[in-house]
Amino acid sequence: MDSTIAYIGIGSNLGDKLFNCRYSIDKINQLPGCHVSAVSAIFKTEPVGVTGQPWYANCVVELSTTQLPSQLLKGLLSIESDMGRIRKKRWEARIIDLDILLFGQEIIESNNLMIPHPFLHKRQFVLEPLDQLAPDLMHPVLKSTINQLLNKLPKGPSVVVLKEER
Ligand code: A4P
Ligand code: MG
Repeated sequence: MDSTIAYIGIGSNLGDKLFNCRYSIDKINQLPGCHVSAVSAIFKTEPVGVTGQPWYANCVVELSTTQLPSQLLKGLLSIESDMGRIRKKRWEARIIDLDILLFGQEIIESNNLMIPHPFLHKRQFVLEPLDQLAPDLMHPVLKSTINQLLNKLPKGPSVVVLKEER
């Protein structure tokens, strides 16, 4: 079966954040038809869009997958709930957040799945780790590379490397 390269954005700002990121990466690698092929550094990032929350650990993984986007989303949501994430309101502090950033060059706009992730190009905490893995990758809607998007971003809240994973 054909496989697709996808990128997953990982965020945690509750509990042992580094452990949560690494544990979720193991679990993603164990999803059917999925193989994690690269992991960015883990970054320490200031919360964006919310105030009064703890800092986040953010990273990005590259995945080759034979699953459909909807199947991958289901797998990611089940990892989030197995790790104890309970959703009450949007953008609340969370043990783990797993977002599909890109899935090959596919463009999906359904009620429960938007790919590319709609905020991908606006967030340094996503673009900085993604740039480590795929600087020349083209955003299928904006037709700019990840590196170009990162360089265009106005200076925002702090994003610094916390832990190199390689
Ligand atoms: N959904 C739609 N598209 C996708 C996609 N591409 N990947 C749907 C994953 N899910 C997608 O998500 C709600 C629903 O979005 C899912 O059930 C799925 O059907 P959620 O994870 O429950 O909600 P959320 O995470 O609270 O909202 P959202 O919109 O995903 O927010 P974000 O984009 O995750 O932003 N600051 C820093 N420094 N670091 C962060 O990681 N994260 C957020 C939340 C805010 N500020 C942050 C960070
Ligand atoms: Mg999310």
